[in-house]
Amino acid sequence: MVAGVCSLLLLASTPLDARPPNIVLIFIDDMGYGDIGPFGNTVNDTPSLDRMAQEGLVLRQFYVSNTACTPSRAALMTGTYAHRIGMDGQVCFPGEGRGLNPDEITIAEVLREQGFATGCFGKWHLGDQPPFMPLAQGFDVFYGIPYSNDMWPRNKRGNPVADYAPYTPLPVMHGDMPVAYVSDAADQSLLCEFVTDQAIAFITEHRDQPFFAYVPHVYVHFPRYARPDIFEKAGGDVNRSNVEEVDASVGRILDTLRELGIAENTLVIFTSDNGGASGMSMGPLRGGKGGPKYEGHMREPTLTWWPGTIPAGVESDEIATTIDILPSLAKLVGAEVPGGHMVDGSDALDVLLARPGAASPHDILYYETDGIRRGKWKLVKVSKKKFELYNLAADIGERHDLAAQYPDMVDELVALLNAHAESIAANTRPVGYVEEAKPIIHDSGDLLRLREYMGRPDIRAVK
Ligand SMILES: [Ca+2]
Repeated sequence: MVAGVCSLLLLASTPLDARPPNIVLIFIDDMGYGDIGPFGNTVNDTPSLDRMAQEGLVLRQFYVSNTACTPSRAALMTGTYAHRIGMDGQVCFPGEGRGLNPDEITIAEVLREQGFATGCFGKWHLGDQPPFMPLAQGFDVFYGIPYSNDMWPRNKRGNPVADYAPYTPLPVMHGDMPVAYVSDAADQSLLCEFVTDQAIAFITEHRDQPFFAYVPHVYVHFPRYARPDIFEKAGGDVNRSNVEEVDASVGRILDTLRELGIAENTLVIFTSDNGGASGMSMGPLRGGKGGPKYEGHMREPTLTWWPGTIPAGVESDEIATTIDILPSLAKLVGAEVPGGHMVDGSDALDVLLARPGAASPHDILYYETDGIRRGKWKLVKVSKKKFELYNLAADIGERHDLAAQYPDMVDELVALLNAHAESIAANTRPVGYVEEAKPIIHDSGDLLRLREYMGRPDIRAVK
């Protein structure tokens, strides 16, 4: 039945070769390299991502540009190193004056210029003042939370904390307007579904025009909660519950594309924003969220999917990174890479689409300014004077420090890394900043709780 519906819709819509593909970019928060089936996880049940991998491409060596939410998102959105544009260091906090400079050109701006409808669904976290929010950065639509789900006036157990500055109640936004708030565990347990519902509504509404759906999921960032049925299905493990909810979300999005008959005209990219936080898995890799630049901090579980264009069931070891996505998508849709702006990423479209003979544009990969990889050799800057050297071809888990055995290689890579850091320091651009910044809301006022806003007031969650 589904196949019949698909072909009917295909005939009814615009000729597919007359327009660029739709783009769906799913960016999970704090999921690790080893959390899903295609990357070796045997505990979490991830049938949708397993299927996505079977129908598409598994990128085994895809990296983020930073190890925390805000800088990683800044780099993804702009194709530029976060430390070049003042978005490194601390993440953005509620009511802070700092944010992604509106002068930067985002993926959404590049695609909107080409006639794409643009929507952001999930967690933004590039500044919560109006000039930094999605509507000012190229998105037509935004549903989600402005910053992390742990930036709320509750402690780690989810209990209310008085005067927990700077954390005012966590607003749920529609564009620049707060429309609800995340009041407690039950509301938290709906955030994955809320984001998915809104992304699907947008995709459905814009099925007949090119669209860009950016889906930076709130999950699997702490605090993690689940509704009892999901929790039970996941063996009473809230970490597993959250991963499996993300999987279900991907399944719903891909099913929507299939049912609308636009799967063959849609590129879907799935990855995560940094290494896995506590309770997540990095598989064989060392590291996790934050900290030194081991592989597990920055190598992400990444899949691409575009039925009929990306071959089914292929894998790649070619290196690509989140800063390559902007120039790659620009090439895909025939847009110029932003003029007058220095974009650090490279065109890796052939790698992302698994084209025959695709080769990484990166002979050298930098891990912020604290690590460098050239071929199999990886140097980790542990402190100002301490460096470790690993042979990734033989030691993917970075267990055997070879710095003492190969001092010349260490010197060579340190020199390259220093030159890289200096070249960025010599060419930075100002961060966005507003005087007299203030929180989006000071109190919950008349706002509905998220579960009331979603029409599901009786929802309960397991803490
Ligand atoms: Ca994160």
